[in-house]
Amino acid sequence: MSSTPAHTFVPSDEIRARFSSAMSEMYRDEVPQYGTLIELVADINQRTLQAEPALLARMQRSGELARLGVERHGAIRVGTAAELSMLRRLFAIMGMEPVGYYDLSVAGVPVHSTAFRPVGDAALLANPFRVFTSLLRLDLIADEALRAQAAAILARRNIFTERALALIAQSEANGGLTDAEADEFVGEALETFRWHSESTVDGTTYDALHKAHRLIADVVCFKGPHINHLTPRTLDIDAAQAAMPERGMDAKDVVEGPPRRDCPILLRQTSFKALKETVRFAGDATGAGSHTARFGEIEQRGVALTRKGRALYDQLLAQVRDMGSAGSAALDYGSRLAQVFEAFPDTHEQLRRQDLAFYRFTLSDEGAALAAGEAAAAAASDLDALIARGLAQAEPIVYEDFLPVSAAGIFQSNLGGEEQKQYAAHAAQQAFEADLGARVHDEIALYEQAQQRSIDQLRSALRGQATKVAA
Ligand code: OOG
Ligand code: NI
Repeated sequence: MSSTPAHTFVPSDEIRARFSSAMSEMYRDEVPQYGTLIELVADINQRTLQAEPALLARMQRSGELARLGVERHGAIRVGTAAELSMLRRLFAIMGMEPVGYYDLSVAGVPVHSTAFRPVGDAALLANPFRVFTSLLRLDLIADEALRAQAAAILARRNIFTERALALIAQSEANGGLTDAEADEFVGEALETFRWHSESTVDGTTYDALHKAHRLIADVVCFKGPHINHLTPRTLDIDAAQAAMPERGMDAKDVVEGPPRRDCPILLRQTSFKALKETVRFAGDATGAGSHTARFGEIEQRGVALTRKGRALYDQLLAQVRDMGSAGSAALDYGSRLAQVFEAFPDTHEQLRRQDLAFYRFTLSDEGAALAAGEAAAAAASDLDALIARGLAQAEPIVYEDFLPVSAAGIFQSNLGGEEQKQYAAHAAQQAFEADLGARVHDEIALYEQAQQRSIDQLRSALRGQATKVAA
């Protein structure tokens, strides 16, 4: 693997790929059902691509096919601002930046979150590994004494190895890591996300925190932010959902997100329920308790929506949830969802023309073959006309982010259905960014820019064609 000369730095895309694969291997060891999930998804993806040659061709054209097998996201939860901001520096070494702000307090989960992920077109194609990262909001714990105790426990721990901290500082100072350093960094970073079956607190403290909210116990009582799930990308989530029980997995009741459609939008997700794992509490040499936090998840990704498209999605989803009191756990949820979403256009032509979704525009073979004079005229004409004449094509831009309502549903199903706390909902993006030590990217602005870049490239290619042939 080490063809990189010692004096050059390993590209951040490459470090991210190594890290993502190391995490996957570690999680497969820790949670064997995750390995089963990976096999299931690989089977389904292969079958789907065989059955849908158009999808196969599109994914080949866009370069997405190459990333499909390595594509996944993970999730972690941290307890303090210092942990969050150091994570930002750790992920930056792998080309992962904070994108989006998710307030989950509205859904009764006392955290707010961002996703660390690559943002450039090439980086996303190379390896889109994302980590959904939540910060516990101790301010939402009502009991003052318990809040102080939790803060004190968190203040005592250090979730990074000394060597990881040194390599982060070194990379920042030198502008990168050599091949050997990159491998060492990946190994050290992995330690932060490893599962520890010894709790840092005694059983009584664990129980008190667990009673305040299971999630608080999960964040506060352990040595570090263990990876709580990893999620491969499937091309047919309904098939995956149906096949999970056959392979011994306890699937959650419904798939989160939009319904099945001809043109998938945003993100659909399902998971298998968290496993009960043995935990030894501090000062308790004999007895053992248990902790339930780690699970597996599958996702299917569709086209990214514009602000207008997202507003329509949010409005329709709210409508579905208003129709039934039991939310996504209700038996008729699937049919309500499908019925309400009939109002969301379902051809790429409509989605594009109504400015509901983002596309990457490329020159077709016909466009690339235009003679000079025609290319000059084409460069100046509008996109719809170019597409209508077959000179350009519009490829859907994949949604690379998360959905707060879906994330809340995933959290809930893995915390146990009865866990429904009420919090005075208030988003606190500025406080989150202060703790993070940086602003988060506006995810929709990133898609807008990606679409615009493709339009600029298309026009400049046509202009180049016009001058080159003419000269
Ligand atoms: C994160 C849950 C959210 C997703 O895919 O929406 C999530 C967590 O449980 O820590 O991973
Ligand atoms: Ni997830």
